[in-house]
Amino acid sequence: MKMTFRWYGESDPVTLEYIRQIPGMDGIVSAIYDVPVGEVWPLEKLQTLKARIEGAGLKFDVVESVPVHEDIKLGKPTRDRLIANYQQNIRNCAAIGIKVICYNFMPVFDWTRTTLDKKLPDGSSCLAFSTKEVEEIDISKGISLPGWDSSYKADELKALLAEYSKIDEEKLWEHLSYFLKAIIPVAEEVGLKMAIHPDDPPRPIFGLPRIVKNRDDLARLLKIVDSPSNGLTLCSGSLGAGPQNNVEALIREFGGMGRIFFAHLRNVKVSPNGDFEETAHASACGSLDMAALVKAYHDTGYTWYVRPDHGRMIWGETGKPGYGLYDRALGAVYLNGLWEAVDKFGAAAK
Ligand code: DNO
Repeated sequence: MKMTFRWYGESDPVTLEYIRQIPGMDGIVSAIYDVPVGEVWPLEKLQTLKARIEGAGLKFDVVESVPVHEDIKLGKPTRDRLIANYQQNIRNCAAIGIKVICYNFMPVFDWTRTTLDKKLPDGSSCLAFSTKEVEEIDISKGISLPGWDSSYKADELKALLAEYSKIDEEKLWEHLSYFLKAIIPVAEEVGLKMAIHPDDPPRPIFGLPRIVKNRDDLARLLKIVDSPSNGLTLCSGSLGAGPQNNVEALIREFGGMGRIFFAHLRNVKVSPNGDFEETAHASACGSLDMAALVKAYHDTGYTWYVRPDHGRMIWGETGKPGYGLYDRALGAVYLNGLWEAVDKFGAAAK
């Protein structure tokens, strides 16, 4: 397992120099943020980013994300040009040595939360999701959350939602298949892994279809193009927010097949009504047994990338919700500690 940390580029209040000081930190996960979704990322921009990251003593092997344009998800005639651009992005990433590209196929919204600073009893704050609050949101008035790769104005959102009203889950699967059949052969050719991120939360939201939310969806997706380049970002917090999902079993099944290339490891405290909050990484803080998850990765011989995921805001830090330095750094150190313990003593305990 290789430990990485997400960095949003020069505008990120968390600097590369600080990230470098986290014990056991190996690499950076980042993206090009100033090219519109659907366009080609110029090679020079990627080269500059790589040089900056390597100059700080870190590796740049994973891109999160190359966003998928809505026209591709909607299956519009413009998709062929956009897919050709996506193929070029895969080639450009491979040209600078990127090994894994993380992406998602969630219509309109990426991860969705109702609160970005829920106060916890210890004085820290975290991201949280309330089913009731989501039901009460009138999205025709517009909604935007920091952290997404894209956000929309009210009228754009209205138009998009109208288009999606004609798309059910099976249609969305058709569009995902079309996309995968076009991009996976390119990834294979350049020796790069595509790793889809599951839907977060793993259920339909605002009436929009969501198709990457459980074991059967993941299995179906991998079969569409049965290639070693068609893989998963296994996000414990996203999948773990769904009571239908046994995250450890998912790691064992899909990791065992060698199809997980990126692990997002974070804990989540889930309530029976579907509400959840993003706790500190440690098992004691949430609903997931993080030691069991790390052991599952270890047992499957996992050699790919991992990152701590959203952290709380602690010690007075302000910044991008979910993406501060301190709590994610604690998460990374904790995960490395679990890995070391399993690595040294895990086999005897089997
Ligand atoms: C949340 C992230 C997601 C992820 C995308 C991948 O913080 O894990 O936003 O980057 O879904 O495309």
